[in-house]
Amino acid sequence: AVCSLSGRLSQQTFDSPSDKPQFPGASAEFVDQLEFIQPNVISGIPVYRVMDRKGQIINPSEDPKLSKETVLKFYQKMTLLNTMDRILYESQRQGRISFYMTNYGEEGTHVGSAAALEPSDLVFGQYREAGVLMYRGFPLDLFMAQCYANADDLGKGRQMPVHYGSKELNFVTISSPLATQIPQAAGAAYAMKTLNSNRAVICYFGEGAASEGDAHAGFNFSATLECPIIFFCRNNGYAISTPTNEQYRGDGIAARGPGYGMMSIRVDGNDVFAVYNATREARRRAVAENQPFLIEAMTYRIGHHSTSDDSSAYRSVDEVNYWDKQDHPISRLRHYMTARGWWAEDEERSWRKQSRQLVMEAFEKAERRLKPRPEWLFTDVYDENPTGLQKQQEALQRHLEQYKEHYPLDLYDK
Ligand SMILES: Cc1ncc(C[n+]2csc(CCOP(=O)(O)OP(=O)(O)O)c2C)c(N)n1
Ligand SMILES: *[C@@H]1O[C@H](CO)[C@@H](O)[C@H](O)[C@H]1NC(C)=O
Ligand SMILES: *[C@@H]1O[C@H](CO)[C@@H](O)[C@H](O)[C@H]1NC(C)=O
Ligand SMILES: [Mg+2]
Repeated sequence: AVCSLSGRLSQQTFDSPSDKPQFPGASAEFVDQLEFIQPNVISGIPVYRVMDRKGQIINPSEDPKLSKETVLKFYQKMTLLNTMDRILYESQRQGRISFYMTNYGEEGTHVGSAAALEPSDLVFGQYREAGVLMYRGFPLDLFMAQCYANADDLGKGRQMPVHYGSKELNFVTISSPLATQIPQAAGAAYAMKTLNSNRAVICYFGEGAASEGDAHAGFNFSATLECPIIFFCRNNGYAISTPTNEQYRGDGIAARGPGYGMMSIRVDGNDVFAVYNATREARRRAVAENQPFLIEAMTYRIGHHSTSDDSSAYRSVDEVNYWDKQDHPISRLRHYMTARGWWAEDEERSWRKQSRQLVMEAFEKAERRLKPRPEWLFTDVYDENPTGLQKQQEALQRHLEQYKEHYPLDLYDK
């Protein structure tokens, strides 16, 4: 299912007078018929899947046959992410936090790919991959602390909500400017290769971010420098309000792989096993062969782009309902579990209750916690602050002392 194009051009030999093209830029044959290459020579790169929409395994040899314990873990992480999204989305609507982005509909791409990696593999995310971090063990308390920008936040409250990061879990902190993570990830993968570390890098991005020039630089450097990296594109149909049919004319993102000399595959992102299998194989080969892989996971963004967006302005309720009700990664996995007798109404009910409780406890704790010390605004960039920053810090201090009554300083850590 992996479509390949030999990216490595062999150096030609000049000893025999052959009638083959000798140009150094491509390995090819001469032809004497004028023919333009059709962009659709293969009519649509196929979508690899393991399960059908009802959770039935299509080809038993592709069944990853994961243990009951592992499958239940997948399901619990996917649904816990859902519950956390609901509570944090509501928190923003109620004015408790400033911003939020949900992951609805993309849970299968997160959990399937995260489970296929080694914990030491380095993750670069975009912003809609909270499930990857959750699968790695990031606790609810820290998700909440980040969104609430409280004193427990690892980033000390200096980032917008959903900009998580964890050094311990090898998850590089999210940054908002689109696609900046792509060349950074390529560089990190190059470092891993030179260190012979047996580690891979995975770099997540949306199909919209793939339009940035940085995507081009990252893909080409990874291919030419032969880096152990997995480019994981979540093609969820939209870049905010721009649908994919206005974003590009080629066959999605996977079709660009061969142009860079990269192994590429398109998978059903709502099939957690297909995502798992593809990522696992890509990870194994990326490290064994030092080469980049491109995975395009087809999925659908069920929620609004963010809390600053109202998607009813540019798409129909029927369209959203189709994905929510008929082709959802969580219900597909649940069908699979139910068919094996691993899960039934009782388990569902008690897990829903328990997961909601876990999220609510973390949420209440985060809300009660103090805000980070204002001085932390000025730390962690310079070893010793330059005089300009020192002056700003002193000015802030004077201002806060002079106008204390206007600031809720008792809510801040001392
Ligand atoms: C360089 C840059 N340009 C524009 C934006 C504004 N912006 C934020 S998210 C987004 C859409 C990205 O879409 P996609 O990559 O498909 O990810 P998705 O939101 O669908 O998960 C845009 C245009 C930005 N953050 N950075
Ligand atoms: C999917 O996983 C199963 C079990 O591990 C394996 O037999 C199969 O070859 C995998 N498919 C791919 C494409 O890796
Ligand atoms: C690809 O990367 C190589 C370095 O590895 C660089 O020399 C070349 O200019 C790049 N080409 C493109 C098309 O970006
Ligand atoms: Mg998108």
